[in-house]
Amino acid sequence: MLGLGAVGIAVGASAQSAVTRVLGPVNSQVGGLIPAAGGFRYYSVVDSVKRRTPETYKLNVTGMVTSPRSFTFAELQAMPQTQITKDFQCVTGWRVPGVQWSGVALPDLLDAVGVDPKATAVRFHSFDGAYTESLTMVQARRRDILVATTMLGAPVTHDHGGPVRLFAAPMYGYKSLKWLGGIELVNKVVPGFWEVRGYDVDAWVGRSNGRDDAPT
Ligand SMILES: Nc1nc2c(c(=O)[nH]1)N[C@H]1C(S)=C(S)[C@@H](COP(=O)(O)O)O[C@H]1N2
Ligand SMILES: [Mo]
Repeated sequence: MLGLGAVGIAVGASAQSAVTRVLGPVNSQVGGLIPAAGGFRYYSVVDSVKRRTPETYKLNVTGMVTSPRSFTFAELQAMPQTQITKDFQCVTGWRVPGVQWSGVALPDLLDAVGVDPKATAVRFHSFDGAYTESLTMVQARRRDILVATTMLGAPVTHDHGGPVRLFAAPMYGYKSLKWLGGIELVNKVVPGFWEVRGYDVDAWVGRSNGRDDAPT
């Protein structure tokens, strides 16, 4: 239970009970506290997530855009691909060095739909039905935020949030939403699943939460 203790230190006692309640049953089912191959833990806030394959997958881009549309997996793969290798850091303390990722840089996707100049934030929806995250438009315009189709040098597995997940390279792992199903352009940052439960909306590694070096 060391992991939950670390969360308690990071976000305070009141959030710890929420973390314990939400993660408790999941940990026993998917091994949330047990290091998987390569040092990752598999995290989910729901008991199970219905599988989507590259064939059935759709990414819906909606809200304050010129042309709302959905992207198939093949359409994402046909767009220019960006590769990033970076340490992956969970705010609870575990860190996986030098993880390889690839996919569509978020600004390329935003350009493909045309963003309403009044949109100031981007909200991400997981097809797990529970998890959401947000970035400011300035953050979403960074080229190190990926709509990722590969992770660890291979297609993103179901347990790691495939076929498509977010990878927010300069931020703690909780920004890297798994099972990405929707991107919504909005006019304010909506705190995400863990953020309404005590995590910092500002997730920069090394700048928020008062600890950790920036990832290399
Ligand atoms: N949909 C969804 N995305 C999520 C989470 C989650 O529980 N559900 N956990 C987050 C947290 S806290 C971390 S550290 C990473 C963990 O990624 P992994 O499960 O692939 O190791 O996913 C993030 N994205
Ligand atoms: Mo995390």
